[in-house]
Amino acid sequence: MGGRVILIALLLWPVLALGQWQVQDAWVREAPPGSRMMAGYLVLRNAGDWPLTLTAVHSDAFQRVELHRSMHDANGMMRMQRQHAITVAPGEILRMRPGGLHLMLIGPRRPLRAGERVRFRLLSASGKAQELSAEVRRQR
Ligand SMILES: [Cu+2]
Repeated sequence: MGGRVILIALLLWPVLALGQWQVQDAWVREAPPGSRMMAGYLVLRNAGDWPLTLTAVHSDAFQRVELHRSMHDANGMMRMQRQHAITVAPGEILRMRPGGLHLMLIGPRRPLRAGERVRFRLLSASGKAQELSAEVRRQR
C-alpha cells in the first residue's frame, strides 16, 4: 500500500515540474494620467524540463495586453512589432526591458500610481495559466 503511494508520487513529479515560469522581476511603468497605453516588463525563466511557449498575457487592469518587440527599421526608426508566441528553452531566461521586448498595456481601466500592484495571467501554449503580480514604478 505504502509502496504504491510512493510510486504514484514519483510518476507525478515530472509532470508537476513541467510548464513552470519563474518570474524574477515584474513591473509596470507609471504613465501620465489619461494615458491609453502603458508598458510592463518581466524577467521569465523557464524552470521546467521542456520548452515553454508564452502565447498571451491578460490583466483585469487593462482592456488588452499584447507582447511587443521594439526594433529599428531600415530607416533607423523605432518600431514595435507584435509577437504572437515566444518560446523559451529549459533553463533559459526571457528578459523584457524598455527598448526591447515588452508588454503593451492597452486601455488601463483605472489610473495606476507608483507603488500599486497589478495582477497578470500568463498563458502558455500547453493551455496552462500562471498568475503574477507586478509593481507600478516611476522610472526610466
Ligand atoms: Cu509596444
